Amino acid sequence: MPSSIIEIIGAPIEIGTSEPGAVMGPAALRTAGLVRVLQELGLTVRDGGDLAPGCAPGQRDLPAIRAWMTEISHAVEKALDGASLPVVAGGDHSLSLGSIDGALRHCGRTSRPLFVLWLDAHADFNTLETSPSGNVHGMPLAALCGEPGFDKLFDGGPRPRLDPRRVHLFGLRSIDAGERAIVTQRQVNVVDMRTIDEFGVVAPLRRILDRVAAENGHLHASFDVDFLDPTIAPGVGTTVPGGATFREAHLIMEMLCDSGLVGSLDVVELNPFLDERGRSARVLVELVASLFGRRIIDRPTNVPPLEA
Ligand code: HAR
Ligand code: MN
Ligand code: MN
Ligand code: MN
Repeated sequence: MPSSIIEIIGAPIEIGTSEPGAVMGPAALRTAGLVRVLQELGLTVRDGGDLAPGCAPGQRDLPAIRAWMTEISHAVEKALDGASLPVVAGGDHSLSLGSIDGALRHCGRTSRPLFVLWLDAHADFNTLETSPSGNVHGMPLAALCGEPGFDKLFDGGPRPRLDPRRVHLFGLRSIDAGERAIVTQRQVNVVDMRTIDEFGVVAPLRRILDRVAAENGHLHASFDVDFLDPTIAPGVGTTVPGGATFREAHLIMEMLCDSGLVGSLDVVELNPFLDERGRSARVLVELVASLFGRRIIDRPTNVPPLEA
């Protein structure tokens, strides 16, 4: 990992979704042991608690979104500038507007390209025009990549733009017609579930990691709970059948860990109100542990050819 100091940033928001409950996500992740498992791995963890930009709870208008995104962006940028690795605990996926904005600002100053690994059933590439629901959690990538119509989501002033060709969607299995056209046109990289069915997760992920390493990039991983199959993680408002298995998800985390490339992380869309006795929160914490170095035994994972 680029940093052994992990900074937990709680972002209890549900501004971007029509399903209430994600506001409880950061608390459930802490209850499931987010801080403890990282400490057990020997990492230094700073939990500064939840951000609170001073809008009323449940406030869901444009000024509230702006206030949250500004606050999240600053917190992530500050953590990265201080050589920590920020873990933003959500909260719905609109929070990535803030976290990736912060990572972009940091990367701009350190002259490193930012790559995004978007582990999600959805593309989250809708614009205000193409969105069937109007929910902002289906739009963050479009806004970050500079699609038109999003100026009011941010405070004035120039904003860094995310290069859509450095975005890697992974696990995609639900996409709306309008965002599909944008994803194709902007040359966003896609590893959909069809690809995973055919090749597994290893080969496609290795290609992405090789690319990031070759360009000395900063990798921001954004983990949406609905990337996982709903049978292992039911605690999310927008379940889509046919998601990643427990083993696939763990392997991805272990490969990300081995790569040492992840510089910032979002854990989003956990909805404890819809969860079953904390199951999804616990799975997420296990996955985060694997990402930060928990392994079954200390040895290289590439086994030599088995003897006859
Ligand atoms: N594509 C749909 C929309 O834009 C659903 C988006 C759901 N998004 C999330 N995050 N849950 O991935 O309304
Ligand atoms: Mn850095
Ligand atoms: Mn999402
Ligand atoms: Mn999703």
